[in-house]
Parts: sequence; C-alpha cells; structure tokens
Amino acid sequence: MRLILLGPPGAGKGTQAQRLVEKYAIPQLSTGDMLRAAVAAQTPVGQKAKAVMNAGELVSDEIVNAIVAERIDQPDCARGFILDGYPRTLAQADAVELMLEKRGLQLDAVIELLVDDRALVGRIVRRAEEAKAAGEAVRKDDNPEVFEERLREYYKKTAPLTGYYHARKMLRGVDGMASMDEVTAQIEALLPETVG
Ligand code: B4P
Repeated sequence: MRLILLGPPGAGKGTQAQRLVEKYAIPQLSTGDMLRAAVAAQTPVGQKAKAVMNAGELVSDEIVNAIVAERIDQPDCARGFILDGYPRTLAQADAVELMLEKRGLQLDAVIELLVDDRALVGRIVRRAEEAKAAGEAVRKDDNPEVFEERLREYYKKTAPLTGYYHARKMLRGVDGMASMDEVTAQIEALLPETVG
C-alpha cells in the first residue's frame, strides 16, 4: 500500500503515520524526520536545509525529491510506504508520480487531515512546552512566530495539492480536529484491513 498523508503543519500527519506503521508494518517516510536527521548529522543536505527549516520555509524540491527517490528503493519499502509530509509542492507531486511510474507502482490513497489554523498553533505550542518539561530538545520551528511562516508556506505551496489529487479522484478528507484515536479510526475506515 502506498499512501500520502496531507495536511497543514501540526495536523497530525506524523502522529497518524506512526499508528499506520504499527498496523500495516510498512515504513513511514517522513521528509521532516529525514531532513532533521540530516541537519543533526551535519551532512551537506543538512547544512543546506538547516536555516530554511528554522525559518519555517520549505527545503528545495530538488533536495527533497532526491532523498525520497533514494528511500523508496530500500528493501523495507517493497510492500508499500506512508509518505508523511511529502509531497508538499506541485513539483514534488509530479516527482512522486514519475518516481512511481518508473517503478511500475501506483498510489493507493491520499488522505487529508483537516484542522483549524487556531488548533494547529495550539498543538505546536503544546508540543514545545511538553518537550521542554521532559528535558527534551524543542524543535527550532515549534514556536508561534516560525509557525506563522510554516502556515503561510502551506497555503501558498502545499494547499494546491488538494486540487491536484481531487482531480485524480484520490483525495479523501478526515476530520483532524477529532481525538487521535478517532482520527486513526477514520483513516482506517478508508483503507483495507491488511496489505499483501
Ligand atoms: P514536518 O516534520 O513534516 O512537520 P509538521 O508538518 O509540523 O508535522 P505533522 O503534521 O506531522 O504534525 P505532528 O503529527 O507532529 O516538517 C517540518 C519542516 O521540514 C517543514 O517546515 C520544512 O521546512 C521541512 N520539510 C519537510 N518535508 C518537506 C518537503 N516535502 N518539502 C520541503 N520541505 C520539507 O503533530 C503535531 C502535534 O499535534 C503533536 O504534538 C501531536 O501530539 C499533536 N496532535 C496530533 N494529532 C492530534 C489530535 N488529533 N488532537 C490533538 N493533538 C494532536
């Protein structure tokens, strides 16, 4: 099964992707996590991405497309994968289509998590506070100022993807304002019970 989770920053894409990993035993391909790992390891990609991410902007399509193309060829992706936070621009959506086509694969579903802007910023602030209280590192982009820019980027560059996938009859919306368990149940209702 090959699935895309779409939605604004803080919508719960990462949260739901982790739950689907457990249910279907297919990997979560989070471009955010991959980029943060590259930043932490100070790789050339990480060095390019660091300032862009800390400002709440999107890393270049070229960089992100390359890391995903490499990742989907790993053996653990053979039965499928969950794309979490990717694609985020129309150019990335075209790149996914091409990547899959080249490998004779298809997308099974695109699920959009629908959440109010006000709830989003509240979640991000809460995550930062919880990390701080637990003595964990706080994400540099998890603060209200940078979040505003992340949301602006989302509306400018990512929101048009809903039209793109709607036109392909692939888009399914779920109420991302519900509790985490309820959101999971809504997503699972749209997907098969198991993957082969
Ligand atoms: P990401 O890491 O993808 O960050 P995100 O959009 O904020 O996270 P997500 O929607 O997964 O929210 P989460 O489940 O964590 O991107 C970070 C940055 O990386 C981007 O700004 C960009 O710079 C770069 N980047 C990543 N991908 C890129 C791409 N393809 N192209 C270019 N640049 C890219 O949930 C957030 C919080 O809400 C959590 O604390 C969670 O516990 C809580 N929550 C979740 N569901 C909830 C619910 N139902 N109710 C209440 N709280 C909930």
